[in-house]
Amino acid sequence: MAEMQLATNFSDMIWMEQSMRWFGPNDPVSLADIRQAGCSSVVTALHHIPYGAVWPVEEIEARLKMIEAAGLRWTVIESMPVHEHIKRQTGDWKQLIDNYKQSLHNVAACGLKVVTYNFMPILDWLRTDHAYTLPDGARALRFEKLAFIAFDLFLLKRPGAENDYTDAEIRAAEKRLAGMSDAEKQTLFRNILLGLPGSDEAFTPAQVLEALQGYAQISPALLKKHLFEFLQEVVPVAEASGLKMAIHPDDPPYPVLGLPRVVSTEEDVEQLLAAAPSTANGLCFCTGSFGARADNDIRRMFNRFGERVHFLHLRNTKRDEQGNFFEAPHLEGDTDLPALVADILELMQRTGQPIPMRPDHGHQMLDDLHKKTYPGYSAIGRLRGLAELRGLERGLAARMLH
Ligand code: CS2
Ligand code: MN
Repeated sequence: MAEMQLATNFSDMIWMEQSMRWFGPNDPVSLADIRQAGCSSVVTALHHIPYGAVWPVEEIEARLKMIEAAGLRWTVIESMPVHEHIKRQTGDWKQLIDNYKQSLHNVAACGLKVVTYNFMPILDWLRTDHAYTLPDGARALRFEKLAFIAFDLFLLKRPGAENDYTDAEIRAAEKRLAGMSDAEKQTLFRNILLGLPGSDEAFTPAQVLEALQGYAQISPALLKKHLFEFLQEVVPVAEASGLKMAIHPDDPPYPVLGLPRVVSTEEDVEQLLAAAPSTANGLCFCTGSFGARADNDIRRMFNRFGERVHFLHLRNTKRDEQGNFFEAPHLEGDTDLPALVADILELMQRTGQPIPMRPDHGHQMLDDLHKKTYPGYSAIGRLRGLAELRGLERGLAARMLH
């Protein structure tokens, strides 16, 4: 704590580095918009490079130039995707790991610092509702358990799905389905299978069933083993080139569609950090993902693993008894973000290291209600979240200083 007393005014404080995600030149939210939101940097990726291919230096440099020309910096990659073959250890997975290492070399050579990735099989985040209307008229992302079960059993018709639910759940899901119009069924289908943030492509049912089949023999323990082997390969490369790896947790943080999950709990994190014990092996601490589970104590997790947190996704969720959750305003919901930001601020004063942060998703609100943007990534709702978090951090710092 001695170092903490060194800061006697705002300019000596170490702050979270404020950032927003940018999906590249096709993103309806521009670099100028992000700068006006008060960000000093963007978080982005080369979304046009196919999964598994090496990220060429020229492409990274061109993207860097574009960002710097807008007065912003780029140090955090989100995401450098891990190919399904690596997760399953099938096909040319060894070559794909070599490609990943080459991409790490290349991004490090261009001066990038943090690489976000995830180890979720097939789908990235998953919600049933992309336009859940809040009492104030803004729209949020939501996961509704019964709608999800109805999708799994009766729309996707996943073989064996009935074994994952209780009789009461199955009956309730039948009722839920009976109350849906055809249009609602279609929307539900599209929402769940959207697949990847920043992409407009959804999977077809046949593709999904086939992809799920690829995980039929992969238990959570085996997927963990594959993750740890991947880490043991790439972390030394990251470490040698001055990069930090930041794994994003599972979202939602429990099994879905019978798929194995490996980064959902405190215990998962403990094991994964121990599997490659280097600071280069760290976390993208997503409070919205971890926070969707009532048994995750977010502050405890941060206070335990904080020195391995290389990137922060700050957002909130509100759960209910039925297993549903929606994305609440950033400072409301089940996670005590004010208390967590105080912990973050303290840790940063202690280590002297700013941690990059982004507000993760935001509500669709105001003018954005009439625009088409990536679900969760409209500008104004994220600006609201960011501004609240920034004010919170400043207010907490003032309390620390005086
Ligand atoms: C993001 C994730 O939109 C989101 O919810 O937090 O998609 C995240 O970018 C990836 O899982 C990281 O690989
Ligand atoms: Mn996140």
